[in-house]
Amino acid sequence: MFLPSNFKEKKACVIGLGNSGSAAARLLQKQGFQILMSDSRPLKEIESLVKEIPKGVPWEADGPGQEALSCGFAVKSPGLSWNSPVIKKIRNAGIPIFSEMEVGLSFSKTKHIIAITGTNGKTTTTSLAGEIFRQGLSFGQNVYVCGNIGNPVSNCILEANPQDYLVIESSSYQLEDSDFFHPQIAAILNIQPDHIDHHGSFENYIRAKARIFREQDPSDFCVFNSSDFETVKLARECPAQKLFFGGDPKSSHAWTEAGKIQARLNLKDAPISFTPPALPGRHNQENAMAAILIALASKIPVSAIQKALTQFKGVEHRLEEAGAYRKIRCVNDSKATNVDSTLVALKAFSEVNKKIILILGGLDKGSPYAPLKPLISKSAKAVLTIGMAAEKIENELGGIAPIAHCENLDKAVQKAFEIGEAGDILLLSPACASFDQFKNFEERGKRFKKILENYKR
Ligand code: UMA
Repeated sequence: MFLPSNFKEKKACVIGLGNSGSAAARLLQKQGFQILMSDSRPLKEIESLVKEIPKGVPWEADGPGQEALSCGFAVKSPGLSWNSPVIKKIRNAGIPIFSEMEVGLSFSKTKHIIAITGTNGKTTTTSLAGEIFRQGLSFGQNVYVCGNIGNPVSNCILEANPQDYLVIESSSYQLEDSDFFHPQIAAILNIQPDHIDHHGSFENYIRAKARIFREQDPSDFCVFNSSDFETVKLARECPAQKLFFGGDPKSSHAWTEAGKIQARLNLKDAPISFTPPALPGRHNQENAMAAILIALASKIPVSAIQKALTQFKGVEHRLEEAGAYRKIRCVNDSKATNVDSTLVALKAFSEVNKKIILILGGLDKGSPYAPLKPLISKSAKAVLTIGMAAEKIENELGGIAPIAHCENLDKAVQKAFEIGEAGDILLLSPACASFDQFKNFEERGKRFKKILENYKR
């Protein structure tokens, strides 16, 4: 466990100059630690990150060098896998390694920690839970929405007071590094194969997810999806009070009925009826059920929960409506960086027959694309491939729908408007990471919207 007092006299090596690294360095600097930031990439590749380095903190490219290897402890950015050469070098030097999230939480004044994980829906559920807490907390209480959502825990930890809440989107990368993470309320939304390249196997990925409840006790709550096989299997190991959503009303704490969500904290209680947010797809109802159970377990008033559900408009890059061009509806789902996430998007439009023009591709993450076949053959008019994964996708999906090799987003959008007709849906839901052509999925989604703007002009 990272106990600040045990490490105060030791120099910190913060590995990774990205979002997490800069936030951890800023936090440790404020606490009076000596720091060196180290990135293994060459200078020309990390120039854009240098401006985020806190003033006065020394740093190195092409790391780790001798100075880094003589530090007293290291703070790891989540994107680095335990098998990466950098981490192996640091471990071989006998340097203890802590995650950014755990280092951040070791300075936390609040114990009100909510953590949400899952292969898909994390960001939407975390944002919605954040909105519900914002509506429902008492005067003088604040909620900080952080973690994988793009705001490292270390960024807000010093501001959060004992009465405040942290709602943390927790990725498998952050969880695999966290030995003592103890949320009062946790949620696992679903588990499908993802990030096999990082974790080495599906089993390792599942074990990382299980860390969200490993330190919980019977005074805590953990929310599970009853319709997700791996999630239900994991629930058997969970020491906290278990809340299930999405199953049979008799054994569920939340379920859908005639367009409403029914929810209760105790199976013996009469359910409370909520109107879900106006967002497409079954998966959004599941996200809402999870957020409602988290809120009920935190004793947020029912009226505040309903108000936030009604006002919630979804998150950017997740099935985001991006306008229309020549009556072709455009949807930005750039956040779909895995096959399961793209399946969720296709299911959200499952009533549509052969009208989806689907942009797939980017950086392959090691999972097969075959699970997409049934929905593509039912709903897609064409598949347009981009990026490094294009050939693999074309080989695996060949024959189920017309496929056009487009290389990049500009060409894919151009092709879509050549073949599209009024009533079609142009869906960017790539099933791949973005790093082959973009900084991240946000940049990919913004680029998509920018290209569309040029057509609409
Ligand atoms: N680096 C090295 N050596 C390596 C690999 C990387 O030095 O071998 C350096 C890079 O040069 C770069 C830094 O490490 O400077 C990047 O670190 P990082 O990949 O951890 O990225 P951050 O900017 O710190 O962003 C991370 C999360 N990224 C990942 O987990 C890959 C962000 O999630 C998160 O928002 C942010 O912390 C704040 O908590 C993004 C993500 O893609 C959205 N997450 C995955 C997902 O959602 O599927 C898990």
